[in-house]
Amino acid sequence: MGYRVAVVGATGNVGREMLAILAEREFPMDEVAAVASSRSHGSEVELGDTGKMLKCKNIEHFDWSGWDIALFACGSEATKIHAPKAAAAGCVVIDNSSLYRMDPDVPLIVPEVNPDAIDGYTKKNIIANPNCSTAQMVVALKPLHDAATIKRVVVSTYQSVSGAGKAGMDELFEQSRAIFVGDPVEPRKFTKQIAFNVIPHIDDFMDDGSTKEEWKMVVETKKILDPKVKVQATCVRVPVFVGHSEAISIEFEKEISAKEAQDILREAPGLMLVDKREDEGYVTPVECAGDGATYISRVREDPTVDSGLVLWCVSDNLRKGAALNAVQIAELLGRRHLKKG
Ligand code: 11C
Repeated sequence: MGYRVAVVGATGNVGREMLAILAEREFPMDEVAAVASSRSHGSEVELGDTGKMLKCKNIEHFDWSGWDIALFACGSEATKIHAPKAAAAGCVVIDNSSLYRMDPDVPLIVPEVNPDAIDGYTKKNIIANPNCSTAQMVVALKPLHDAATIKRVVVSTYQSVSGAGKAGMDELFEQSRAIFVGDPVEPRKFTKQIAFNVIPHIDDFMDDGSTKEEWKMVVETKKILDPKVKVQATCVRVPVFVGHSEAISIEFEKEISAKEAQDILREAPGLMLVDKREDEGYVTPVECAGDGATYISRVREDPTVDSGLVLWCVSDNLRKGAALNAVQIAELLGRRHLKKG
C-alpha cells in the first residue's frame, strides 16, 4: 500500500523535479496528482521519464481530503492560501517556499542534518524545506561540526539562474543570444545583465545592507544545524543554468586538519568528495546538474585563523537544494510517522 501524493506547482522547475525524483526513487504511491494554478489547468506534465502523463488539477478546486502528503513548490503567496487548507484536511505539507521556514512550530529539515526535528511537524502538519543555498551548505557543515564544532562560517555563493525559476533560465538564454547577434540586452527577471556578468544581489535588500538570500543562509543554518554557529554570507548570481557553488571558510573550536576533514567528508551521507590537486580534480556546476549529491572539492587549511578550513561545495539547486530534499523529507516522514502497509 502506498501514499496519495500531490505535487503543487507541478509545472515549475522544482515541481517537475519533484515528480521526476518521486519516480526515480520509486516513492511508494497509490496515486499522484499534479496540481497547479488556473493558468496551467488542463496542461499535462510527465511523471519523470516514466511516460505517464498527469493532467494538472486546478489548485483553487482541489479537494485535499484523503491525500497523505503534498509537496508544495508554488511560491509563498499561493502557499499562504492553500497550505493551511491542505494541512487542516490531514495532508502533511512539505513546503519549498520561505513562508514557514522560521516558524517555531514548523520543522525546517535537511534529513542528513536534523532528522529528529521532524517529530515536531504535528503542531501545524507542515514541514519546511530550506533555501537551496542553505541546504547544500549544511550537508557539508554537519559532519565537520560534529567533529570539531564550528564557530563561524564565511560563505560566498555563485548561484545559477534556475534558482530564479524558468524565467531566470530563459533570460540567460535570451541575453546570451542577443549579445551574439547584436540585439539590445534587457534585464527583466534580474536587476542587471546576467549573460557574461555576475550580480551580487539575490532577493530584496534588508535594512543592514545584506540581502534576504544572505539572511536566509544565516537564520536557516542556525535553525537546522546549531543556533551558536555564526554565518556571514555574500550571495551572487552567475550565468550558469543549473547548480549552485559556494566557497566556504569555516572556523572551528577544535583542531582539524584538511586530511581529517577529507576523511570525514568522504564518509558523510549526501556528500561526494572529489578533491585532487590537479586539473579536473574538483567539481563544477556543469558536472553536478541532474545529480543528487553535494560535491566537495578543494579542502584546505586556512592559516589565517587558529583552526580553519576552506572548501568548495557544489550541488544541483533544483535537486538537493529543493526537490530531492523535499522527497527525502517525505521518505523520512513515511519511515517515522506515516507508515503504510
Ligand atoms: C535563488 N535560492 O537561487 C534562491 C531560490 O527561498 O526558496 C530559492 C528561494 C527560496 O534565487
